[in-house]
Amino acid sequence: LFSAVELAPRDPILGLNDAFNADARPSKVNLGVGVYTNDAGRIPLLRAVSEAEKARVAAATPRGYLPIEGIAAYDQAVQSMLFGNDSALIKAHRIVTVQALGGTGALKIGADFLKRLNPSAQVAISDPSWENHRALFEGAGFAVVNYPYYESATHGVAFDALIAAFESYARGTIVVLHACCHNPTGVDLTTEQWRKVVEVVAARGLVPFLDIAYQGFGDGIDADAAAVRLFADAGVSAFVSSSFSKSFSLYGERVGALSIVTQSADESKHVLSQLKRVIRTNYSTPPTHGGMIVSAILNDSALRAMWEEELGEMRTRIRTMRTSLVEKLRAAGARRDFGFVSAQRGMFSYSGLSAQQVDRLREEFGIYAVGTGRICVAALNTRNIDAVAAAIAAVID
Ligand code: PLP
Ligand code: TYF
Repeated sequence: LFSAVELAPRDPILGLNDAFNADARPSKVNLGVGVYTNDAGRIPLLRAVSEAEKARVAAATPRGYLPIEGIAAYDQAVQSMLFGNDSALIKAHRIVTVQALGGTGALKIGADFLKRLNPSAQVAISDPSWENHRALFEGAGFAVVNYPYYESATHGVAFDALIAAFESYARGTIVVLHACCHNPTGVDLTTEQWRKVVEVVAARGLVPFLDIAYQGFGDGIDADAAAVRLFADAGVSAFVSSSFSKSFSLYGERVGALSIVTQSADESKHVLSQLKRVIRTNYSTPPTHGGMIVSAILNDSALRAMWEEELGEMRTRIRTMRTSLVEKLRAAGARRDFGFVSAQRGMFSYSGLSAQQVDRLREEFGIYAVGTGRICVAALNTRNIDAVAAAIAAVID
């Protein structure tokens, strides 16, 4: 049965973790995978999460099956976070939200549903994008192309080329957009550019699929949802996959959601019934723990305030690490100006390092980064940043 099974390629990012774990050097630094670690180098357990968990254990709640679409209070909290408390679309029942197994699970449910709706559509993802975008949509049976996005010469967005690509797509083409904190580049569109994208998407009849995995890591919870809300204001039918993996530091609990903007309350009912069918035939119902914890925090004013403060601390720490890295590279005599790193948003930076330079960082200094030059700025801390800056300065000479 298995004699002809080929070895599948490793995930280029998750595969780095194995190599990192096997490295015996005590000074090693993992800037590969997108995980936030605190100044002590550990994945934090947020205080708000810990409080909510204590309350949950004390209440000794039974663990029955959840509804297929997940916890109602969770789904509502997701909608408010994405679309705003006063969203007219929420009031008009034009948003359908289902709990999902992380942002990845949300993308998968959305992709499977889209495949039933429009099997011959093409999917366009940014060049570059999170590698799993291509794999997920190809896995769901779609042909996937890239639209121009990152321009290395300017460390910015090739915006005219992006718009030209969108204008060339057939109606119904699914365009996957990073709503904030672009992975892997850290380079986002400006509000003006988003307005233009919304206009072109609406005019050309494209299907926007917004992926928001880092809400709160860029400029704040509401500011980071600006793109989602611009699409909502335009009344375009849209998909939004969201994740609490990073913002609640609950990576392994798999807490995310898929939200779909429809044209009417009636459409919403039909769409929800189809999403439930997709979920039922994948994993039946979502898990309880992560959803219960996030829902408890988002729906309690004291816990919510505590969480927002902790999220703010994570955001501020990342930004401090960005400016600190720029300064330390300058002080280390780096021949390039890395000022662009402070303007980037979220966990990542496309550092401009070549694959060979990334190899040297790993081999000579025990510093792990993705071969594309992506570094996870959220893994820098006051203990490792001097060594990282010195090593980068050394390999670019
Ligand atoms: N989308 C993007 C752009 C991501 O970077 C990630 C990162 O993990 C995800 C989706 C998936 O999130 P999750 O870990 O919640 O599945
Ligand atoms: O890009 C990252 O590092 C995170 C984590 O298949 C991740 O989004 C990476 C690869 C993958 C799943 C999650």
